[in-house]
Amino acid sequence: MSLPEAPSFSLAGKRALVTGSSRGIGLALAAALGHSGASVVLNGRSAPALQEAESLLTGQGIDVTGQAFDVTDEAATKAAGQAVGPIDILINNAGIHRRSPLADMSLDDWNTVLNTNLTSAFLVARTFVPAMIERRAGKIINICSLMSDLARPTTGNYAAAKGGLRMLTRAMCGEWAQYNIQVNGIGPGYIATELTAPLRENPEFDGWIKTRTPAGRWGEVEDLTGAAVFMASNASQFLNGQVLMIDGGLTAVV
Ligand code: NAP
Ligand code: GCO
Repeated sequence: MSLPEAPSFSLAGKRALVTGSSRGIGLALAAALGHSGASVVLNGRSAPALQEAESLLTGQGIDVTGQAFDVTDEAATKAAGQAVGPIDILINNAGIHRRSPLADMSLDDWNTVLNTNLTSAFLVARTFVPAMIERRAGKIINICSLMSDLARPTTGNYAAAKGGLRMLTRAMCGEWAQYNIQVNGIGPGYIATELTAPLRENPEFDGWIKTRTPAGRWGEVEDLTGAAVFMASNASQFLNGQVLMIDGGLTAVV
């Protein structure tokens, strides 16, 4: 009987696109994939921000390029697919917040959040999955949220999008697992980035998060990188359609 050797988390020879990776969680995940051996394509709408991020990763010895495009723009995403070419790993990370009570929310705030946080994952995956299907191999990681399962006032558009992203992850699994494509999600808790800066600057909210989160702290982008490398590697070939909450225990307790 032969026993398995140690699993490999190496991404050597792989090519990864991380949407929304000019800063925050996306940039951290791109760096982690790069340090694990992947060549990385960064993305964001702002070319200057992308160039800055690219220089940062290049300085760390990572093989990196940047592809500026708006992930909500179908034509731009299609053009990016032509420019980037085939990839092995896609992380659908781009996302925004437009916080507002639902009763006062503008249709623009609703549509912009749903388009950026949900529809874009469909558009970008639809662009890059044909080459994964052809090669019978691929990894797609959707950056969900604890708000895929929980909401709070003023986040109705965001929670609806992230709840939809949990189901889109399952739907992608249902259609693409047969081609040896693994589609999973990561559900970060409250992480210290630009997206949550207004909340961290609010002493009452900051104190509530530190009490509500069993770990007693905000998450850091580094807290998410291990799961991303695992899901992007050959160590996760039989994991599919799952969302892993990385939230310091917040969704585990009342
Ligand atoms: P962030 O610091 O604001 O970064 C967002 C990134 O997305 C930026 O690179 C931004 O660049 C890019 N982006 C925004 N709209 C885009 C578009 N239409 N096309 C292409 N790129 C776009 O946010 P973050 O906290 O890192 O969040 C990243 C992801 O994690 C989001 O999906 C968010 O919902 C999710 N998440 C965050 C937390 C948290 O607590 N921070 C928790 C759970 C889930 P440009 O503005 O230059 O385009
Ligand atoms: C908020 C926060 C959350 C976090 C994150 C939690 O307004 O409550 O911004 O939405 O960003 O998604 O996982």
